[in-house]
Amino acid sequence: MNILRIAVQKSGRLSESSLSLIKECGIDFNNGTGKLKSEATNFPAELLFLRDDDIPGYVADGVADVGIVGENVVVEKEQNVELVEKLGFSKCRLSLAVPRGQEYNGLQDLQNKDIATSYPKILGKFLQENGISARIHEISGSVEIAPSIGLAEAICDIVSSGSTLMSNGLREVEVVFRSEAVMIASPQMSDEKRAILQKLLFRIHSVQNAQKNKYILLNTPKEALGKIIEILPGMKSPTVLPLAIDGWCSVHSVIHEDDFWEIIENLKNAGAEGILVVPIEKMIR
Ligand code: PRT
Ligand code: ZN
Repeated sequence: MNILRIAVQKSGRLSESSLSLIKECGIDFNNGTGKLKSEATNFPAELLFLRDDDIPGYVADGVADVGIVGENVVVEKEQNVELVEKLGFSKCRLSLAVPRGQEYNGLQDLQNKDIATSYPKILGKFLQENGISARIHEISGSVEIAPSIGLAEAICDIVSSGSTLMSNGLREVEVVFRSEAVMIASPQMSDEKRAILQKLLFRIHSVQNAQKNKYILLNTPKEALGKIIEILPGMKSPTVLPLAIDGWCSVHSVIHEDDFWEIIENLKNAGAEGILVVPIEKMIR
């Protein structure tokens, strides 16, 4: 059947962003709560709602064609899947942490120690690469309490703001792996399904480009125009329109979020007035 089966997390930290990305791609679903499957009304796709840990396996087996899941889970599960695209949300890191009062001068301090984690494979590889042998204790949740109950001298867990470590009296000492949500695909997908995936990726890129860029409009005296155009990169070159007042014009362009504040400051210094910055919904390159 020529329909792309997309596995997303049923409920958790990835769910909302995964669904809103798909929605921003213009794909609509009949959202029944508690459903396991949902077919798109305007695109050849179907959503499967799963636990994140199961997504790499289902994609490897071809039960789902693609999936949206944390890269940490993909690497840990060691399933045969293709990494198609980094999606830029749910960023976090897998880090080693020790009790705040415990001395730590480097990885060698973990030699022959006990470390608790839900990521034994990623951690095992990291320790091996760094010549450390330690006893890894695999636990599935509440890893951060392991040192206080005497199970381990260190932990290796997902960190985002760091407040969970802090409130458990732990200190982050090494970053083992950096992660974000990714799209994975089944190696056994048919050409027809790959073509649907390409359409989906085209839309995802348009959404991502739009999110990274802003549309900018400003007014400038004509004599400052040359300087203003130099500051504004634009997709090709900025659009310049005459204003009703003599000697003034309006300039429209697109700027990247990374250089946003610097550009605004330079524009103001060059004489720009009435600067408007508006979000872009889709951006096709
Ligand atoms: O039920 P299901 O199995 O589907 O979900 P889950 O409970 O296993 O996963 P979930 O929803 O917690 O996380 C899904 C994915 O989100 C993870 O695999 C990561 O890729 C990503 N992610 C991003 C995070 C975090 N940030 C995060 N902060 N996953 C977990 N955490 C936890 C972490 O384990 C720790 O307990 O949050 C705590 C630390 O957060 P801070 O902000 O206090 O540092
Ligand atoms: Zn999980």
